[in-house]
Amino acid sequence: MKLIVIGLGQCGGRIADEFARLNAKARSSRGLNIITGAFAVNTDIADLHGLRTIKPRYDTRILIGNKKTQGHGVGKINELGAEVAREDSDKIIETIRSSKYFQDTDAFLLCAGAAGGTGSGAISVITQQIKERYVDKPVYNLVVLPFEHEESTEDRTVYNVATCLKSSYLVADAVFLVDNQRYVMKDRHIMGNLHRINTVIAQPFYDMLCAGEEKKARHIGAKILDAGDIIQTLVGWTTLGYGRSQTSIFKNSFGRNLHFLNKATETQKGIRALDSAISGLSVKCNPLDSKRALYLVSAPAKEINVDLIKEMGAHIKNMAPEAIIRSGDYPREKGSVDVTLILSELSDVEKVRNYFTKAINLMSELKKRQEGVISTQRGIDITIKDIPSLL
Ligand SMILES: Nc1nc2c(ncn2[C@@H]2O[C@H](COP(=O)(O)OP(=O)(O)OP(=O)(O)O)[C@@H](O)[C@H]2O)c(=O)[nH]1
Ligand SMILES: [Mg+2]
Repeated sequence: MKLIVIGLGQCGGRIADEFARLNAKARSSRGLNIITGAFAVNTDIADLHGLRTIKPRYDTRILIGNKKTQGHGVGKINELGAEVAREDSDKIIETIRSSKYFQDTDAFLLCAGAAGGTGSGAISVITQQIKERYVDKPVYNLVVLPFEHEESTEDRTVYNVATCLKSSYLVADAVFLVDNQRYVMKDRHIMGNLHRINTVIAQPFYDMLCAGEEKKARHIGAKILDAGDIIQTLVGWTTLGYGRSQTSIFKNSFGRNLHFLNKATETQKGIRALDSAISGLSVKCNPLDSKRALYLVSAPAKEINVDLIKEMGAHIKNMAPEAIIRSGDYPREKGSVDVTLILSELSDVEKVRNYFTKAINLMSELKKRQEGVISTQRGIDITIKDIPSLL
């Protein structure tokens, strides 16, 4: 499957940059093209300069809203982010449409941080515009939820996240949820943390996108996972994860492989990789709430056996009994069993529900303040109004 990835705002731009690196890796180590274009769109010129892999050209790093923001961002006001995206949407879409591999694209993936201004406001607006023009291609959103500490320092955080999530959900074919807080490593500096999180975000897409693009017979599985399976799986709130378990060959004292033992251990390893994919899902959710699931097993060809695929399917069916489950296998040469897992059409995600509740409470408090039910004046403000002014 081939994607056009569009990163909006700083967070989105950095994730799109990560996808550009993923494509470079697919090309150099597998000879495959999985990203037909990676673009960064921002109101902030400095953020665009900070990218590493997306080519430093005006038609891949796209500056918008220059007249309104003078290239300095929208300062977390996501309504302004939405407004400038709407004004400059033709410029964005025309630039992307003229890119070299546009016609080969199966779907669009738009990425943004929900708590900021530019990406949070622009993602749903640009999604809507792309959907109107390209009705036959799915448009997915990847929305990053903020770290917990961001909520306590800024009321805007909750409001931006809630409005971004609702708007994305209304227009996108599916919304991948990624919770930054799930990936915090306390001993890392902030940029190291973000860089690692971005790598973890993009990683599950690697095998999933490559599997259906393979041309070499030795990498074509018994059941190929292609774009159709992925498109059929992705609906509404979605989470994804990736797990790995090293393989090893057991040999007896005469140097012969103990096949029966290998078979058992490979199945166990597959289940272990699956468990690790589940525990590393991009947002906390209850698999019982998912209506669609997909898993892809990548392992050395001789280690992918019927039992492995069957056991994994049974494991997922057990935890997500209502889900339609699709699967695929991807024979690779390296010595590990890797599992990519998607849970989609989630009917509930606690974190999303909490953002909506918190935003409703926040808005009713703001309304009360505006109506004077709650006094907003504190400290000096209370006394200053009775002092005569010389002006
Ligand atoms: N995972 C991840 N999160 C990021 C990254 N950069 C920023 N964020 C998160 O994204 C949110 C802020 O969004 P930004 O992308 O910085 O904001 P913006 O879209 O550029 O909007 P303005 O700067 O207000 O114009 C916060 O919740 C950050 O924690 C990143 O590289 N990776
Ligand atoms: Mg910014």
